[in-house]
Amino acid sequence: MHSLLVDVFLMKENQIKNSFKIAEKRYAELGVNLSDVLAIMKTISLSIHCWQGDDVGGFERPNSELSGGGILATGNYLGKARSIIELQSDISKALSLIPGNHRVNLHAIYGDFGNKFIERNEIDPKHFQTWIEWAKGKKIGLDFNSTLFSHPKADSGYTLSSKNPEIRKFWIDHVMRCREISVEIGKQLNNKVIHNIWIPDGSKDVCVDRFGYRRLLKDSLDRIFEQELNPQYIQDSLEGKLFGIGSEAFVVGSHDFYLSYAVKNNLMYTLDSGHFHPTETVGDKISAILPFVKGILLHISRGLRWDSDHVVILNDQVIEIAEEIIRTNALDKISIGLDYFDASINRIAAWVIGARSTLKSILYALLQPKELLLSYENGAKLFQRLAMLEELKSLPFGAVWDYFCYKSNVPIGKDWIKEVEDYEKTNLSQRK
Ligand code: RNT
Ligand code: ZN
Repeated sequence: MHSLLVDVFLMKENQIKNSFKIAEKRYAELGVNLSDVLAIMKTISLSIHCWQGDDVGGFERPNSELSGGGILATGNYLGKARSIIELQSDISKALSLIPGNHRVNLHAIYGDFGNKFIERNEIDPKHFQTWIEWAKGKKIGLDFNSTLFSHPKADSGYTLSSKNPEIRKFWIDHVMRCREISVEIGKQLNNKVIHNIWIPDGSKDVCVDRFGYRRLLKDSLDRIFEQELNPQYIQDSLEGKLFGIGSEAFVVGSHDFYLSYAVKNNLMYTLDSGHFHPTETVGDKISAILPFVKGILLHISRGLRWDSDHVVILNDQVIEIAEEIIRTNALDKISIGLDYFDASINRIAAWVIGARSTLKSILYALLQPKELLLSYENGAKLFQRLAMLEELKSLPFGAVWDYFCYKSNVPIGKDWIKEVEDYEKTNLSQRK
């Protein structure tokens, strides 16, 4: 390195360290120990969704696109990943800009199908060996999702709850394949895979046989879970939803349906932040659900006016979720996944923004003086509680975040933007 550059680097390093020392004192006044906080931050592993890299297209066929299911990616920014190699390269780039050690969340359509079309009910672990080797090499865990959309057999709007026995059987088989794939991944990585099920089933307009469809969905799930798999390697989770495009009037797999199913069958439940009425918050649901389910999988997302799956930012909803994870002391029962897809901006940046903001929210929550706030609340010192929560907002949180990035060997502050710009120039812009 040129000596001037070295000087600038050392100066910056000193600033980061000095700011951190000041922050340490400010937080110590409140009884918050920053070494403890950073030790916890190091253990936070997000489940990063592969599908931000190619707008939920997958690799079943050349130029696959998201279709059906009422979820939608808009935009046409250059550089969408067109192959596993490209997607892996893009995810690796993103991971190098996010502090900590994170997991990657796959969907069944992202297998290595070797230029052949493999039906969804015929996929098997060998189609995911490429991902397993990649994950081994990077020493990261993987999670998995059945894919029950973007397929002709989902076009009717019903999959696991279809009244057509042949279609329903097809999707039951698909999910059973996906569970076996999950177990194999878990085994080979020696790291439990969370397997998530979301289906688009529902109807655009009034439905007279809600009960009929829900009975079918229940029956399909019963058949799927009849097969007992080693819980050391797989944990299933079910994701409910309020509505989708084309399923405005009725969604078979609603919140109430899956929550009941998960409670009864001791499964995990997936809370997606875009899947509720806009004034409901996922943060509030954590303590209500956690005592009764095997665990919670979060799909952190940002809905703008609807379940629009915008890139996650550090907003009140995300902070509330983080506060509730920390306050319920449930980091071991809650898996923090991301779920959004924006094709209108650089896709690697979209991952990095969402992941860094989610991590910031957790850090922000960890920096709160739990005991002090509790003593205010229990002592009916309510103005003090509110005042303290407001004062926390202007403590040197950013200095702790910078120090965490510095210690994690990832770019500090805005420095990652340049790296994504360079990658776009040398790499993404070559993809025509
Ligand atoms: C759809 C659900 C689901 C999907 C992914 C791609 O509304 O949120 O989780 O986003 O499976
Ligand atoms: Zn989701």
